[in-house]
Amino acid sequence: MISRRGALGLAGAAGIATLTGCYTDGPGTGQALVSGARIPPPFKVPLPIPQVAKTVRRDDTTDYYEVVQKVAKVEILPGSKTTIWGYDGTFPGPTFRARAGRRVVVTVRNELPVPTSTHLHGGVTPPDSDGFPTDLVVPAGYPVHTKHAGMAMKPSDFTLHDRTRDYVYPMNQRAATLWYHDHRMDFSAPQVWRGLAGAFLIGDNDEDRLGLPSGDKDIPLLICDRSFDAHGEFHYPELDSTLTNPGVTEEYMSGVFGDVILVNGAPWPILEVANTRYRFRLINGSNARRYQLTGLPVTQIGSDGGLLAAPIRLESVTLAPGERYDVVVDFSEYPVGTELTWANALGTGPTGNVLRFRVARAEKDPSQVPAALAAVPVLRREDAVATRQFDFRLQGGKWTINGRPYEPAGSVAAPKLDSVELWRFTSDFHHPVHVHLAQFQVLGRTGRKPEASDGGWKDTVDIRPYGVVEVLVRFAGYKGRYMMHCHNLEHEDMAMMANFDVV
Ligand SMILES: [Cu+2]
Repeated sequence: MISRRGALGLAGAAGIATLTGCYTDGPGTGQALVSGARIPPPFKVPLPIPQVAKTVRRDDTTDYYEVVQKVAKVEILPGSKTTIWGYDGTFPGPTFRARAGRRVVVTVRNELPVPTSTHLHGGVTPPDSDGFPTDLVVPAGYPVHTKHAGMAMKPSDFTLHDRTRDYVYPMNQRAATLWYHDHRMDFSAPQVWRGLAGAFLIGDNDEDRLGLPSGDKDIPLLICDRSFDAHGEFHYPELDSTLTNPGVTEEYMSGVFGDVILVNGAPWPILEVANTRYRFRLINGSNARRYQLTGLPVTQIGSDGGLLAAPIRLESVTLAPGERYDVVVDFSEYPVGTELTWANALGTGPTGNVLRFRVARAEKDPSQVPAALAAVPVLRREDAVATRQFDFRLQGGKWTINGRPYEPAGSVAAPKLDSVELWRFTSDFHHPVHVHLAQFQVLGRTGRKPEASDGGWKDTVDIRPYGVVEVLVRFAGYKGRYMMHCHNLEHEDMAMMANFDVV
């Protein structure tokens, strides 16, 4: 239950509607967690580029990978070591580069002290590989049945894999910027915070023909906030550091905001660039924090679900947790020697900065951004065969959907495979709503047209305080049980999830 003190914390969260009803934008719903460590100065550390995952085997149809989830010590704050939980011991994890039409099989081995579930966010994935929160890879000897104490769970609600399992991704989907992260029941927030996240990019022939920036000029940028204790370790307000019993201290039930902004695991890094176009895959991997990147205009070419029909110029990019924006920046607009900074208009003090670029050299640029990018069918209201409303709300001290906390055996909808439905999301605070499997198009926001940056196929959409967002969801791919949830990971862990069944 959220007590009066917790509720006051919510009222103090930036970006919520005030008592007079006016709405100011802000970092979202959450509470700032102040680091005990000395925070480094910005723009000193070079931007790390995560390793690209290497196949262990390939055959006619399939690329095979092996990933080990393990504890590692890495340098995040200059001069000190931070313990992380990482895919292959890195944070972010390796970047996967898959091809549409080529199946991917990832064998995950869990050497962490806790169970895990890995969700490919944006993947059109069969249910048994979707990273359901109760579908766990359990470390050797872990007594999972007795240790789960979160939402009302029975042992029969869980599927358990002993130490290792294969995730099978058919990749029958178009080129897109996906990411993968932990999805363990009750503990996604602390486990992602410890480092379990990485980029997963799908390419295809249609995209290759466009001549977009590629190779070392196509860079994933996983943006997240963290706090550090006085020893330089990650600081998170969990009640139980062994992650046996779930929950955070009361004032952080609305979400945790770190005060150090990391891009690809480095604090406020700097990237030296040529005076050419670059493609950046922006991924908000934060637990609760929203960003509005300003100071460097972009050309948006893609959204969560792949390329837009046509590029659009955006003066700033707003990213809610879980959202991706595929953008091109043309540094030829700036003389060599220029420094450009992505500030965060929704942050204050140190969280008001994100990333700096220095235009360091002149190069020929073979890339282009064509005026037409991809064929994107536009869904219309009359395509919807059903309308459903889902209200995301704090009720009775719990984060609920339509008044109910998550019920592992329950289901709130049964859309038909290959149908389109109109889903109306309503909310009290900021809730970034993520639908598994199905992609959607934003139809409108609180009686108005979608915003410029709402275009294309999406799987995550930011619902603002007292906002209404209507989306047209296309249920394509597979039958079976999937889920939707709030991607504020503290809300998700505290039961703001619901199952649906594609039939
Ligand atoms: Cu939420």
